[in-house]
Amino acid sequence: MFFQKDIETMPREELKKLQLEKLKYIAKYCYDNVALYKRKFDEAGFDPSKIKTLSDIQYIPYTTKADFRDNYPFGMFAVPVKDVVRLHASSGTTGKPTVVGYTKNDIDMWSDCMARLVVAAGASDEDIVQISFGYGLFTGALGLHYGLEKIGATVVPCSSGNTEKQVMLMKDFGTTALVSTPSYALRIGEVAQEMGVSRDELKLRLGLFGSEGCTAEMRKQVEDYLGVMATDNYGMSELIGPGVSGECTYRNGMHFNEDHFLPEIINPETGEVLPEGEKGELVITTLSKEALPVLRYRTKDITSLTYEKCECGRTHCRMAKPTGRSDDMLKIRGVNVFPSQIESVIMNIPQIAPHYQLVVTRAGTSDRLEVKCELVDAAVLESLGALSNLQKTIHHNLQTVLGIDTKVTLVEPKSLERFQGKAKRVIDLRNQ
Ligand code: DLL
Repeated sequence: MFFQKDIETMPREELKKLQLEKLKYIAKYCYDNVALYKRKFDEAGFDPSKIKTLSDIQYIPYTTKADFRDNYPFGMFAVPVKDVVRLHASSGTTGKPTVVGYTKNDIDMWSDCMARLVVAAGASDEDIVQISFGYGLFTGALGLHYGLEKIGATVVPCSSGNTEKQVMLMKDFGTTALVSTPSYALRIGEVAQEMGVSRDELKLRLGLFGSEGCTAEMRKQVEDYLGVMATDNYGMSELIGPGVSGECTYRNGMHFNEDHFLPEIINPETGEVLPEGEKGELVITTLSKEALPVLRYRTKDITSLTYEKCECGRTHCRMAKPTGRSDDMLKIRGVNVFPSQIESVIMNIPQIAPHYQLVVTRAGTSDRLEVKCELVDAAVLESLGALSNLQKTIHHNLQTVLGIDTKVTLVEPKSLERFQGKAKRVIDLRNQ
């Protein structure tokens, strides 16, 4: 049930001591080896040798995505490129990608982190695991791949796309676990149905999902389609990729690998560190990485942390599912709206399929949010009364939760775009 029991169940006092030692080391290591950190520390008047307690972390300046952009491609590395054995990159929406590098030790540490999380989620050497993240510069596929191989699972590196073949292999190989985004898992389930492959013909039992947000309601849909228990894991390229935190089988928050990643929650507007349990922006410091150590990285993900011991016995803190990224938040006529709130509302309506799109436009000075929902059954389209009632119900439920008026458009079954990686559900046309 554990991959590294001594560390995963370490008493918190001991864990904190370990974190403090590592924090002192990594802060000095960054100062000595990365010009950006030397400059930031000097400007802030921060001396890494003055760190005495874990809370002294608050004096370390934040690192942001802009720092990666400004130091493209290798300027954030703390080792010569010669010592880097792997590069990955995350595609930015604009301009150059964010480049990340790993030493041999980093890859080992990453594999351990991933192995811990997949074991916590219930995977074992008995599993045949299909990895349906895209292989390549994206960290997701190879991150999970190494962790799963480490625990002795049988890895099928399918990559994403060619969904019919994915279903065929899943059936023929008796795949027991699937690694993908929740939205691609849904697509695989849908294609299986279209191919006449029922979930009972598959041996799937476990979903190791991650890389994008997924509400409880959406997760239930994925589970029903595929007949799996869905677990969630979180990470980001700048910090390592997947392997930062993940759910155990109790699914009560995602356990951090806290000996390697030190989390804080801050007020995204003021930068103030918030007390335990409060919701805010997640900030993470890598405690062990060699090639690309990152201090106090502002993830922009909104979540909260709990430090209570989990029923599974793990002592490392857990993060709630992120409700969204601070930069995904839509401001509609002055009201803050997270796409996850909309997802929760529409997934509770049985006539609506788990596919939707949000289109934001501006008419004059007023913003308009259109929620396009896909029908499960085209028969509704034949009755104007049924269609109008359904639309009114969704409109009303959205108004109650969001407090704003929306335009609800019902569209034909299977007409909205499907995704092989992260779903892109928001189309914001306001600044065009
Ligand atoms: O998505 C790393 C990853 C791969 C995590 C596979 C888990 C599984 P990036 O492409 O850099 O890295 O995207 C990072 O994705 O800041 C979150 O906004 C979002 N994200 C990642 N995992 C989750 C999750 C990978 N479980 C960004 N729930 C992060 C919600 C997630 N959002």
